Amino acid sequence: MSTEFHWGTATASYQIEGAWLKDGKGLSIWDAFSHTPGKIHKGDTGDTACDHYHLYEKDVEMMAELGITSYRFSIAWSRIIPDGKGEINPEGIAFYNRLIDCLLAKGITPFVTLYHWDLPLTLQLENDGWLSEQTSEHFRRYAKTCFDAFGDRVQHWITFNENWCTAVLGYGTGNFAPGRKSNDEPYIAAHNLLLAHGMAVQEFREGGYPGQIGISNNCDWREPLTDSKEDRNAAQESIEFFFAWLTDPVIFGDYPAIMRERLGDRLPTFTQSQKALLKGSTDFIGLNHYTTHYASRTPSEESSVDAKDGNGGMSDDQQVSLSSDPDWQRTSMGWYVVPWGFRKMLNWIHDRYANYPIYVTENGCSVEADSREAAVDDEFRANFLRGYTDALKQARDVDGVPVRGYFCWSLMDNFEWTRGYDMRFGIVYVDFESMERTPKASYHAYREIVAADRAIS
Ligand code: PNW
Repeated sequence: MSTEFHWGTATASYQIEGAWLKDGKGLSIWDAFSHTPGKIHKGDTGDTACDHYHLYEKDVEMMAELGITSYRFSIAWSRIIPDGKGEINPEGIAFYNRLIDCLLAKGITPFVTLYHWDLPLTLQLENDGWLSEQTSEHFRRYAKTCFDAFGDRVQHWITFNENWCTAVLGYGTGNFAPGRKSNDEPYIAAHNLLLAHGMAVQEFREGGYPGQIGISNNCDWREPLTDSKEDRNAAQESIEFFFAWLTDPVIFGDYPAIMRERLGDRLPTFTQSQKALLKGSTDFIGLNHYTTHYASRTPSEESSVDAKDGNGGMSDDQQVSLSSDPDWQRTSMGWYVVPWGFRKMLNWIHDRYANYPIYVTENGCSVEADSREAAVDDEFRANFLRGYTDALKQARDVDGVPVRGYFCWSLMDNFEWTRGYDMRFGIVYVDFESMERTPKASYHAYREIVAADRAIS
């Protein structure tokens, strides 16, 4: 079994590529958002980011030296189709061809995400982005364009990264692009994102492309604060609002019953043919996992603070209060380090969606550092990775959960969305002036983790 295990690192186009106006690329909503005053810490943008667009060969070399088998990256839709719907840009295709060929030459398997939040700006301006099913239709064509261009070499596809973030942070709290604030729009956006997923998978399967296609959703673990029935229900429902909201439809063909019950008409409805399109429309479950909270029915003081981070705008709908244990360590994002929550999360997924292969498509942490010397000495992150990969191995080898891969977020420090460049998630340090890369202690620790597991497989 372990022979098939994928050990990798993950990144996303807007966070690392830079070259925002290069070679015919169109603008995306993150270009517009990051250039809007007040949206990003210190006014940082992804204009240059890690300049991976030009330095990709060096980055692939670092991955080869790390000994990983696989690399997850995303394609910028607006490089492939600059306005999202019209002409195809051959220079955009050429860039990803260079990257994919470079990976394959080093024996690294590409896992390609089609959408990691950088929607072509034209589709936002003309269609209100994911509030319109038109955008889903445009995504179908974009996906097919990618399958045609890269499908001879790419056999692991992820349609969407973290639709929860797009819907809740993009359309609920307004913290992320496109910056809309609403109680109802997150449900509409998520609906159209799910339909777009279904359409892309239909193209993939009917087109007879080789390989697997799936979706990556994020979810934190929710541990009942007490053993009371109320708290156990609160924890369960909270995970359904977080993860099952966006995963049940692609497996069972509809939203969780608790969401329909709680939200009524605020939750859009799938037609019979849409249900048929979505049901079974994933070959695997992608999980991005970062942290754990206690969940309770009874509001607590702390919950109001945590709910902002952990529950986004949907906390009122969930009727769940979140809290933490004072003994838990926190990353510089303020996220709690709780490896046992990861093991429980993997088991929860396995229990609900029996026997679907699971890829952990992101897990990692940010560590504060004010110099390169301090940053590369990241024993905190090395321990984080040891703890979380141990929890994964317990789930895989002891509990029998079919986990097939683990991708550390992230290969290198990069543009951490609204937090700009101050939040460093990389196992490689990036000097954003010189663009020099320096492996951190965690890079070496991760190499050992990967080598040890590959040796016993
Ligand atoms: C994920 N939250 O984002 C993304 O997929 C990455 O692009 C990102 O860099 C990484 O995790 C670290 O943040 C998230 O508020 C952003 O719960 C916000 C949340 C979760 C994940």
